[in-house]
Amino acid sequence: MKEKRILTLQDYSAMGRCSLTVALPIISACGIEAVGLPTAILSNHTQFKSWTYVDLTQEILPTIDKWADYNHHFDAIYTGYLGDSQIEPVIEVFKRLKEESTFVLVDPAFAAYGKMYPGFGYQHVELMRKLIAHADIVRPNITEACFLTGHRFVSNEADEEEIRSLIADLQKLGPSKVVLSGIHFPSNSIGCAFTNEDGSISTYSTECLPYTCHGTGDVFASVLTSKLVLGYQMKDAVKAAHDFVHAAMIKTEKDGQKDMLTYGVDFEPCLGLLTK
Ligand code: PXL
Repeated sequence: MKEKRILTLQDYSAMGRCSLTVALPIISACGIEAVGLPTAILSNHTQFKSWTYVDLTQEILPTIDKWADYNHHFDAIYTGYLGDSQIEPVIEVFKRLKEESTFVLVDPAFAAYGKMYPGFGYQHVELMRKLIAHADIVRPNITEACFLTGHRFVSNEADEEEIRSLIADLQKLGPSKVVLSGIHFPSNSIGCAFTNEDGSISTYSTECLPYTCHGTGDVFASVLTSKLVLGYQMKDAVKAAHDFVHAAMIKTEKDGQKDMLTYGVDFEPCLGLLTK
């Protein structure tokens, strides 16, 4: 089978595993060509005390212009953390590079635990809604889903009715498929709710570990996109993504890494799980 190719647009944060430093190795480990277009370069992500930021908005369209003569095919275009100014050019990238057999997956990546990340405001939510209108699949956590749909965020716990209503309201924004992650289910389990190919909704969860790590959403979205490109059904891609994050979190704890909220998950020793 011809090797698949994913274009991913998100920032490059040198320190603190997230965005491109997570997406590129995961996509590669899945045996897929990873084309990473950095939208900004940071010294580290924004959960550190401070950071440097070089905005690369002006480079996005000239970069893809350089590819115009080559007819590159992308099996998926996958976006993560983006600044306000980057949304319009990224929509233009979708318009120019999305083909019939390309799917667009948008990970909103702007909020968690009821709060937006530093530097984001309601303008970002509006812009993110515009981006999502072009997506086939959207993968928010509960906080992002609430901001995007105008639902009130109470906690990461959501009952069946709220999950159905969030998914329906996200679909009204454009994408036919939704993967809502980071849901706390009763009896101490954590997982996701997602739409299957036939439009039905399923859930997948495992025991909730007693700690959280930064960047797990980026790890999840990278595995999910890769497995979907490899032809997995949604339920199998969701299970692979969730189980990989779970394994990496267990490894992080075993390694004795204390500052998981800053340095993210030790996913590298687990990459072998994806190569099979
Ligand atoms: O993991 C999401 C993320 C990605 N990129 C940057 C971030 C964050 C979350 O804080 O700051 C720069």
